Amino acid sequence: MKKAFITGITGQDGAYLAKLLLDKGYEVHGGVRRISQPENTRLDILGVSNDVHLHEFDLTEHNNIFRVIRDIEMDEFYNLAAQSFVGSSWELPVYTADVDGMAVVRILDTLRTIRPETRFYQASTSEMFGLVQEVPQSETTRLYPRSPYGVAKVYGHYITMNYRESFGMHASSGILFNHESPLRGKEFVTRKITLGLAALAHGGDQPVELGNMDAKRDWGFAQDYVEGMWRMLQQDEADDYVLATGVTTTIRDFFTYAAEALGMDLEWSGENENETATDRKTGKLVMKVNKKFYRPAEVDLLIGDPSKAQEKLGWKASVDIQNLAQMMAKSDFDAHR
Ligand code: NAP
Ligand code: G4F
Repeated sequence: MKKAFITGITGQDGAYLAKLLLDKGYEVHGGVRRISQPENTRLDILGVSNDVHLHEFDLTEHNNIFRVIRDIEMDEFYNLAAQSFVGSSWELPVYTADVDGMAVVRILDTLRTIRPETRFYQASTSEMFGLVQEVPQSETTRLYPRSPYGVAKVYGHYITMNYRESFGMHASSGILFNHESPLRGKEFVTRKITLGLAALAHGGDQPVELGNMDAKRDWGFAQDYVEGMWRMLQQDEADDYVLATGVTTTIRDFFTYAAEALGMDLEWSGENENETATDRKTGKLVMKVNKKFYRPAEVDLLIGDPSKAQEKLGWKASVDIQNLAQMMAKSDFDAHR
């Protein structure tokens, strides 16, 4: 039986990956922060919280990382933990650099010292492309991060490549474009939209307040993406791969798809900070822009080229944006009930 360790097992991807690995017969271990996570909500929702082995873990503690690696003797190490909210990274730039950047070398250097045969996965991100230098973005596109989060992730990405090239470690980076699900954190725009619309559909009267409606993202379903992570670690050679759908959508269009899934018929009016959406059927205001949610620097267009992952890993996204919006909106509508 193979053993895997997942940092960030309580997060969206961590929970889906734990389920996938359990289904594949792995012994699954994961790191949890006692201070912030009294319950394992996502693991409970997926019905796996009793099947995983949880260990007190924080990416900022080098000796804690050392003991986990020494004691668990894992075959595969998935580093999914992060300060993952881009918006907060301007408020917490130093902390974000430590957790999303420096922690990666803490793990890699410990693995190199005591378990170099362990296969390592780093959660890199399309946010590293930032002010995009070509369209679509692939593994060879020049990086131009636009947030302290993106900058920290660039360090994690390059140090992973460097340990692979310097020490021959099986260390891979997945450059993942946005992936969402009913387990997505409530602060991210897709879930914020589907939670807000579900409350409105149940009779609520608070419009969803959003920032930049023109930003475009390449959104896929998280469950597909954790399968891609696992496939990367099953290759003979470690490498870097883009996982994406190849389709990009504005925040406005995602909002429209989610609203339609809940039976709304939107009328859009105004522009920029005066933009609003009203449901023609009820006359209710369902969206208004609030400048508070604008970012100091924006990533306007992300669209990934997943052809390498398709060719070498046999990986392909299986859920399109309309079905993703519908899945999330209906899940939040049912949960609200
Ligand atoms: P998420 O839901 O926000 O989960 C983040 C996880 O990291 C949580 O389990 C959190 O623990 C843990 N964590 C945060 N700080 C930590 C620390 N100091 N020590 C130990 N654990 C810590 O994120 P996600 O969406 O699953 O994303 C997984 C990874 O992929 C992240 O690295 C993210 O940056 C990256 N990524 C995500 C996407 C995406 O679209 N989802 C795209 C590209 C890359 P608590 O539960 O205690 O808070
Ligand atoms: O949902 P978001 O917060 O996701 P973002 O910034 O793309 O980051 C996510 O994807 C990255 C991969 O590219 C991951 F690395 C990262 O960990 C995270 O999972 O924002 C998406 C877009 C932005 O352009 C933002 O300005 O939505 C825009 N937006 C508009 N109004 C909003 C809002 N975002 C949020 N969170 N809240 C709003 O009210």
